[in-house]
Amino acid sequence: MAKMGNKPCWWLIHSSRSRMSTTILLITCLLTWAKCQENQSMTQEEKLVIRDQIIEMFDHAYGSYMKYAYPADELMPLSCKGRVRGQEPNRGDIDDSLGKFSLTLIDTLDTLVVLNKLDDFEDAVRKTVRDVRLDNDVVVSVFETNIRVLGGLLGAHVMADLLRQRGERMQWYQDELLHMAKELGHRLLPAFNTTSGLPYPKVNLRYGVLNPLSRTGTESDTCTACAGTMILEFAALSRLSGESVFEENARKALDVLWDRRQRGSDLVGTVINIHNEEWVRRDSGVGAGIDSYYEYLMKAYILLGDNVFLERFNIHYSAIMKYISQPPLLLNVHMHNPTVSVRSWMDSLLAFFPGLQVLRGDLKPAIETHEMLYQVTKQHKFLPEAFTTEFRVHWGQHLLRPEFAESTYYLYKATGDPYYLRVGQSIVEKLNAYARVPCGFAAVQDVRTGTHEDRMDSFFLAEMFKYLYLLFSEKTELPIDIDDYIFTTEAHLLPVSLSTTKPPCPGNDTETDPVSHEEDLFTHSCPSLETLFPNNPSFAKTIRDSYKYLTGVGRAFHPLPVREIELPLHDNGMEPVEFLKSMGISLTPLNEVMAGEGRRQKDRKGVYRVKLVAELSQTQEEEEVLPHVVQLISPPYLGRTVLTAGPAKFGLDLTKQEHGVKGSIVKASPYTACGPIDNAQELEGHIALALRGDCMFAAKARRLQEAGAIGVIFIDHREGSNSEETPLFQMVGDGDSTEDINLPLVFVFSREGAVLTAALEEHQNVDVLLLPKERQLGHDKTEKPVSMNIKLRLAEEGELDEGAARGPTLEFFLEKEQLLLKEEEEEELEHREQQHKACTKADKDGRTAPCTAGSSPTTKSNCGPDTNP
Ligand code: DMJ
Repeated sequence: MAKMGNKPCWWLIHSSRSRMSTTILLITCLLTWAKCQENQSMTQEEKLVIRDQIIEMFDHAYGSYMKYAYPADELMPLSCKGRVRGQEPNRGDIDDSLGKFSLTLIDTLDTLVVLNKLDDFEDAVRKTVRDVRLDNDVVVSVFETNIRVLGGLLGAHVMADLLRQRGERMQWYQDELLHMAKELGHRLLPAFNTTSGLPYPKVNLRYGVLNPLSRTGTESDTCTACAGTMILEFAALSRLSGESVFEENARKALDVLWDRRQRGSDLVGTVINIHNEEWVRRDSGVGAGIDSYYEYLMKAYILLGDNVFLERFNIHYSAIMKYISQPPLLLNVHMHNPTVSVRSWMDSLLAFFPGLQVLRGDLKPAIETHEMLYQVTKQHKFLPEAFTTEFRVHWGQHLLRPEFAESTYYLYKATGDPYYLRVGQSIVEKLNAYARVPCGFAAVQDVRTGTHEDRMDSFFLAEMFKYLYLLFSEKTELPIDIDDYIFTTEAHLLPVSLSTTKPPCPGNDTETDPVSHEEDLFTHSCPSLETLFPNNPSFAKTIRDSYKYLTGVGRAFHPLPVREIELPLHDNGMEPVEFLKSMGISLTPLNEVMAGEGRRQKDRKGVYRVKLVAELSQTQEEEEVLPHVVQLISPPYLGRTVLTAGPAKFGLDLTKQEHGVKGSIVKASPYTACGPIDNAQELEGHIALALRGDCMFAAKARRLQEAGAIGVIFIDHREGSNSEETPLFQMVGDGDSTEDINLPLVFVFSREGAVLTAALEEHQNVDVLLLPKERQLGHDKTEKPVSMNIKLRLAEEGELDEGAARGPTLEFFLEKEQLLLKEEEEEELEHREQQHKACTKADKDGRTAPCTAGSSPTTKSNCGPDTNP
């Protein structure tokens, strides 16, 4: 039995008098028990059990990859097979990590050593040397190939070398992995062949960039992190191989980014033009697009001991703490106008930042932000790819990203607070409960529905298992001294001795550019061991405590004193109760409240005394998205095929167009609309179909608008996605002003998109109408005016349980007139039956069915889109 102080929980239950207080205390007690658990230290045995669990999970994930997928790049854990590029439907830029080089194997190599699986490591190294080719005719992302493959080869080489030197194993090893790393480095180098020195985002492993056979080199932009996350791997490669060219190129790219920082704010943007060095996206944060640029400045200093990196980092860090960090939040601001935040959501990649702050020795904000992230995981099980500043889901996907585990590990190292072990334990449990599938672990398509996606990215094995295993291991239990290494952004291990044992190659020092600067706390400081590892568990707790109910989850129910709530006085002077009554709502205040104090209130207009019964919301409402549709109106569809679509937060507002926007559809070329549009003539005056991915919605829209399109339908690139299973979302701009975009824009999932592309293939002309769903043609079942007879009464004391608490709010009970409810249900049932008959018939006849493909995000459509033409 868990204890509260010295007293067990049951003591509280038995000493309470009324039923209500018993309930409240029980809930409080349970929550406190959970809290006690969170703060309780963890015994060695318990840690060992969790560590074994992590090993078992790793075996399941890695074993599945080796069994079902190897030598493919990635495992498809739902199909139990490998993902081979070109053999699976193209997912856009995500696929640029796949170079037909057994990505997951290479990314996992040094994890095998950390987890003390030395036989498996030796075997995996043999396989890598024997099977992996790095000269495939494939266009890959320079950034991803660097951090996953080059980093993976270098980390594994360092480990292999160490084991060989110990003389116990790997005696056959002759630096093969280092030779492979060097080969790969040379294959990436053509990307740096730009006048600026900023690398191209993609390279063809066999043909480079500007070669006519390379199929790449037309890109003009790259992300800041993409250009600024090379130095660790490239410097390590230079120092291990003696070839300075790699480190020189990585330094040059960093110099450009530094030089192009906004001098007023000391911030950088998210996307930069690699030819003219102009910023393409000026929003600035610490998450997607920028994250590891900052990480690499700090870590380059630690690895290479070169002050220039620390100075740059410190100046950026001051700016981040001034404008971006609003503990516990990390916001995105405009780099030129940093007091203005540019969006109301955060992305999950920023979860690495508390870990970096630990390295920086700035524990307080690290603890605050980490606690905020933990609260979000409690509410949504995992960190959604993006969540609002009110902690609602903005983009519900979860790719098994490791950043939260990474920060948890760093915070545990820094504080020694067992709370972080409990956080780690919750990560382990959630992965097993919600992501584990028979052939591995599957990404979550949407944390709200828990549906899975057929992908297990290689970083899950490279990073997640390392950080989790290290969290639960004693230093002495590890096969290497972990403090001798620095983790790359992909958690590959590079020895910190590199700068002393392998000095910089000649000409490799970046000149310290004399920056005259307002000095502050961070300008000249080094990470300090004292602040870094205070090893005082209660230090973190006092900081955390103010954030523990941030999202409302886990708060105990405390009845609150009577409060006054202002209800609006209507223009027509009606009393609030009458005003509500005119809407069919009758309000009955608690008798006791009225009896005791009602008389005093009589003369006070506009103030109605009621009891506020709960304060905090248990589950946040999702952001409301107004469903739109794409309605096919030309023959043979004649309005009968209606595809559910999501709107955009920018472009023409379709809710303001009485009749929607009509036009015939034409596929954009290139289909992603990320390069120059080469079928402008065909598109002129038509609605473009464009595939999601590779670049921002706003960039695509701009190009298509310039090409003369009158609207755009974006089609999801994720295979099989559909509006029945995935909640709709609103497309957002690119952080900069999107006022120049005046086209109507809608988004359809891939199954609905397939209906459009199939229609286009079959018929020369397909006219569609874009409009809000409620205005679709022939939709005569106009929303019934609300004719429910709602009775409201206020909750009795103790009637609400803790789980129902929401707030700040009034809690009413709705009592719907039974008769009306029944009528509605019957009508719905009849409607479904009719649709079902029509669909079944259409299936048999193979004819067009008068059905709606995914017509509602919540109700299942009666016919899938594949039955439509
Ligand atoms: C990893 O590949 C790296 O950590 C990268 O820097 C960004 N995040 C992914 C995993 O989420």
